[in-house]
Amino acid sequence: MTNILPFATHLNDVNGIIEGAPVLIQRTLRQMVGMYHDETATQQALQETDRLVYEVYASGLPEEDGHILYCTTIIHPGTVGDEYHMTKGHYHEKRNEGEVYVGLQGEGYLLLQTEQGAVSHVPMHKGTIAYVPPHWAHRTVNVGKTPFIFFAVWAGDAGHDYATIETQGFPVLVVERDGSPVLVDNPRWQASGS
Ligand code: S6P
Ligand code: ZN
Repeated sequence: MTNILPFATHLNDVNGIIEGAPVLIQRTLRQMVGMYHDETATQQALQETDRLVYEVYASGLPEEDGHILYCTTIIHPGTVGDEYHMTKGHYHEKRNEGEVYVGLQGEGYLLLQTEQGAVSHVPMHKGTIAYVPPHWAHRTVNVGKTPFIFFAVWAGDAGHDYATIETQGFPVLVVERDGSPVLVDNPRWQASGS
């Protein structure tokens, strides 16, 4: 295991950025083509310009057993068609690794599913401590008008399996109806093996 000396970083509680965090992931709509259910709306939005959907300020710690990883995620407000901005979502490669999310700002939903077909969602706002149990895929969604920001902590060797979600999606979508978030069945969703 890589030897790391004790250190501290600082969370900027205005913008959610971990100052001094060496890793920044920025995901734009172009990088998420095919993940929003309304392909026409996705292509129309991209014809005008690409947009930043979310960014991650990660610890940069080694992805190894024994280390604890952490980051903040900032999902910018907006919709693609009627579907709210969201993360790609993933299972942990090591399915038996869970995670903890702490809401810092804004309004969000945490969507979860298992490979056995269970589905769940947790509304999140400042102060929410949400638990992602082992074996549950997780995606976060900004259902508000301001950035939705949360802090996450998980095991260094958990790994990320994005491919399963890219292929299957989630069984439910979070869409805007009369200005409010509503969960609807995903018409394109198929459970693995079906
Ligand atoms: C990592 C944790 C989060 C997400 C981040 C972006 O296990 O769940 O830090 O990585 O919210 O989401 P995604 O699905 O693009 O990794
Ligand atoms: Zn995760």
